[in-house]
Amino acid sequence: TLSTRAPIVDIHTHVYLPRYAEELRARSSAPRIYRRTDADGQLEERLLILDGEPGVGRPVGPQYWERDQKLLFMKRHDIDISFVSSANPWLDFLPPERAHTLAQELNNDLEEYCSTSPQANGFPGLRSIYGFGLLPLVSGISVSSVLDVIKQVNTLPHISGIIIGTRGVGNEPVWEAIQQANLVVFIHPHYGVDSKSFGNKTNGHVLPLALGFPFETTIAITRLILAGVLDRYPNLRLLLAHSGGALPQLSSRLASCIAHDPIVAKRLKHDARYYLGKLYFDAVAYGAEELRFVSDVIGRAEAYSFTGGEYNADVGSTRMLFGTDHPFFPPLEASQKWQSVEDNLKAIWSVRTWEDSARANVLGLNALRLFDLEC
Ligand code: 5CU
Repeated sequence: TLSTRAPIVDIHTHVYLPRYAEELRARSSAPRIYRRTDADGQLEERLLILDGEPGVGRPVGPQYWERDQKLLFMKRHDIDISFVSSANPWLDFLPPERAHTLAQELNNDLEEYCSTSPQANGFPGLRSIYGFGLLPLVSGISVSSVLDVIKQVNTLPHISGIIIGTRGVGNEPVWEAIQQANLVVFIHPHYGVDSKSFGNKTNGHVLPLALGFPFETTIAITRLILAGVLDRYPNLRLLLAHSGGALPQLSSRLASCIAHDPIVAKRLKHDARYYLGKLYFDAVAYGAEELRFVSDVIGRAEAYSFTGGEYNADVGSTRMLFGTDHPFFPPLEASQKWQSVEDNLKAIWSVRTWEDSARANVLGLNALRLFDLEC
């Protein structure tokens, strides 16, 4: 069925599937979910997730695992379709065998979560929930186990990509298989940077989330570029969390450092800036000027192709995609609409150089194209 309006599609939205939450409950060190009695004498569950997280963690509840909560959130924010991914730290803390088994089980769980979901806002012709699967990218795992799971993901009709962390990247047969399977790869941080860099003052989660997460993504994607992965696998579809972190801001510096380094100067097929035009960026940047900047940097990428090309202002907005980061960043005070979501929507609406068609692309149409969904 054709629709007359453009959909809103959320490509950055997470879940701890019930089976995963159970795994966290069985643990005695982070990442873990534990129970305690709160100040009012009520039993509550709390989540300790970030490396070296100070204090008692944060409250965790049905928002993190119940599909009805996801659908309610979608309804509240007029989101038509969500591409749901497991939240960090995925399977990173598990031994290889357990990671292999759990990856397959969670992928099946997510397929069911998607395929049996009722509509959220009734967007015609499409389901309301699709998913990113998991790979057991843990230290000591065999390549054949990872390839096994890529094959499994490929058989699941509502799983159109995979989410990966920033470790375990760079394995040739894995990239080859992912490219072959045409899976979108969502690259997402968890570890941040060494917490000693953030000093002694207690700033809650602000520094690891605002800076550590995006710096981690910046390093991961830069290492992929430097390793020539995008030259060898030009059809890989990589989607970067948090608008690519600092990569857009640093890409000319990166290009210059490469050009002046005798070890890497001749390694790549293109100037580093060219590769930004081959990537996808979520639009989780919270500000219109930042979105405009990322869009401009993507738009100039072709001008840095060694085979020739030009700046194209319209390209940037075809590679950026709306996201919410739900269930993270809930409002501190009870409210119907989430400030974090409203900020990202407002930012998309306020980019001065974007026409309505560019906004519609970023809000949803780019996602439908990226995931080969018709509308
Ligand atoms: O608030 C947080 O800790 C997080 C997190 O862990 N992962 C994420 O995707 N967003 C926020």
